[in-house]
Amino acid sequence: MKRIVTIQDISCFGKCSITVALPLISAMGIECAILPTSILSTHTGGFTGFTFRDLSDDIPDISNHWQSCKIDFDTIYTGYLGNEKQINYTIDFIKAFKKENTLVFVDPAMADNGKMYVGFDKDFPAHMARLCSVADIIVPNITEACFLLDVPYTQDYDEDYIKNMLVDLCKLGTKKAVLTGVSFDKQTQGAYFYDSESGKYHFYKRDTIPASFHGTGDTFSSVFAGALTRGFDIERAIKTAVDFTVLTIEKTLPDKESHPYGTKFEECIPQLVDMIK
Ligand code: PXL
Repeated sequence: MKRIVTIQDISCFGKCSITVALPLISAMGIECAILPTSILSTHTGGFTGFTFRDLSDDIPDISNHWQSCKIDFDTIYTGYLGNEKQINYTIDFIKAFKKENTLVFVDPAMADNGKMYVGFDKDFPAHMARLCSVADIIVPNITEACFLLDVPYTQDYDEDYIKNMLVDLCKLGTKKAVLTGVSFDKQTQGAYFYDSESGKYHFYKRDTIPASFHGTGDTFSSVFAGALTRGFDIERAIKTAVDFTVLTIEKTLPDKESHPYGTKFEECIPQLVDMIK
């Protein structure tokens, strides 16, 4: 059985990070270990007054114990990290656990729609960029890519702009990059992939659904990391992750008002099990 460790926060209510990764990766038939970096009462989007318990100092202790038990992982999948310290410890963790065939998958979850998430300062993207430098693959949305590259956010771009952005992201040190939420027309959007070693690009898109839900980036990343860990080729892994994410949005759309804090991804788990057969 393959094994992923995911390093990100627990948002106790609201659907994102570990509460999305754990059920989806498990449903894909992959063992999912967790390294919670902080505990929040809710995610930081759409709620005010949330609590934040910083678990940074547990990261090296957990890492040391796991090393003494000779525990290893096929994939290290990182998501939302709350501060510079968590990023530094996560980089140490990767250095300690990365072996020849380990996949280091970094979702630089920190921003969307042109803005950083609440709680991050202007120095944070540079720290996230250091984490990207030790990744095999990163999966920023366009806002995150702009912050990582320190370029102004724009929604007005063409295919050359996206291709150059992917090349620049790989210059941070990662081998591969996927930009999510790429849209060249009003009707469609998708994920654009680049492999700096082969020079290969791949774009997979679907019809745009005019709604946005919290945690869909984590759904995409969890399924994409799971699909790669199962050994799917890049085309199939991207298609599986995009198609499943679209499915969760379609499922939730009729209940948008009562479900603003995440998607009803749970009801789509049977389809995920079918998609990976
Ligand atoms: O979905 C990314 C995410 C993860 N964790 C926390 C968040 C967010 C996005 O806002 O606030 C705590």
